[in-house]
Amino acid sequence: MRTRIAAARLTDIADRLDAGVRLDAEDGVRLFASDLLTLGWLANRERERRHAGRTYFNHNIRIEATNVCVASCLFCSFARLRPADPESFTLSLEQAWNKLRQRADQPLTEVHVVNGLHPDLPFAYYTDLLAGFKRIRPDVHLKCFTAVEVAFFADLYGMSDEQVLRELMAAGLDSLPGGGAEVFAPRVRRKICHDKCDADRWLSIHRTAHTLGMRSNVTMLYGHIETIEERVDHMMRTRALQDETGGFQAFIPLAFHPDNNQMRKLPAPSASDTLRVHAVARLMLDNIPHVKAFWIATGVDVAQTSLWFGVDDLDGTVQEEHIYHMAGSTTPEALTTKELRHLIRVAGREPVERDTLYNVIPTDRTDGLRETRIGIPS
Ligand code: V47
Repeated sequence: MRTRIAAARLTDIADRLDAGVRLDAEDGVRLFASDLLTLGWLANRERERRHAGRTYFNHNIRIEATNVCVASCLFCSFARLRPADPESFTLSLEQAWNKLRQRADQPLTEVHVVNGLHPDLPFAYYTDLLAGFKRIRPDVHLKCFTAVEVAFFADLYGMSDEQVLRELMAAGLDSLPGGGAEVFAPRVRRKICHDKCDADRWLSIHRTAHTLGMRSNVTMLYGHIETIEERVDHMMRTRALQDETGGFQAFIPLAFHPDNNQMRKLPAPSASDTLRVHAVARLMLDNIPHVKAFWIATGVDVAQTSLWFGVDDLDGTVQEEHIYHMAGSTTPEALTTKELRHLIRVAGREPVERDTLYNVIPTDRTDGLRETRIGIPS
């Protein structure tokens, strides 16, 4: 391998990784331009140092309570600007709670909620939503509302970001998902999502969440108009906040899907670009424990391959995902834990079911109901 690393002109980077010396932004840019298999080998070595062959997944459900959204993100195929739009929806609290009630027989460990920015709902809708989920399933972890939603609530209801987080936590919020980060660079945000919270506020909300004792994730939407330097900048800003707080659990690159949105003329990122982004993330983000391939975004085959390119987590069963399927994802809408375990095993890795905070769920609890097929007809 030394010969291949030398041929790829990565000896200095490999040596620094060996010595535990941090890579800098210039290294990140070089890695993006380097030989894919050598990059993958280096990323895999870092992955195996942390997790050996273990590959994490969870038993989760996605609930999107409304797609009404006042923001005009060019990449979004999910949002509808007006509540009167025939394709818009806003679930009543009972309808949202029923999605959890209907799964009483599933040993779910997480509910992941992502919504549009609805201009007319009262704040109590969100606190009641959380409190109701907790009443129905006190054991289930609530990973809800992106930092963009938190900023929107603060502005709409006249509260500070911290007050919003405290009230949501009091109602049952357990952690924040990583959505809404897109690409932190102001140039990109101005072009693709100019009317939602900026990078500094996104990061500040996660800083506050970590200070209040919550964990969170961080995403990066790639494969549209961003440059390599802007991808690396996104990773560096993430790493800097993680140095301060240690509160991020996973970095999640999200592959841009071009169907039915205002950037539909752009091609989707290639499989090799997807492998590259995940691998560079593993090498640059030395302080973030997990790199996740969201299989709905990467596709199942590429997600399996990514397990040899730095990735140690595949998200979960998901169920009822709309954001990617409305943007052209052709993956199933759900996978069972049995299917997840199988696809990890055939990729040569060891499946480990976890909860949102990466506590391992013992395998003896994974028999029976856990394996029931859900969401898609068999
Ligand atoms: O912020 C929207 C992205 C995100 C498109 O924290 C798109 O565990 C690609 O954040 N093409 C929401 N991406 C989903 C999300 C997420 C997913 C999985 C796990 C976690 C976690 C968080 O979806 C948005 C945006 O970046 N998105 N439209 C699109 N057309």
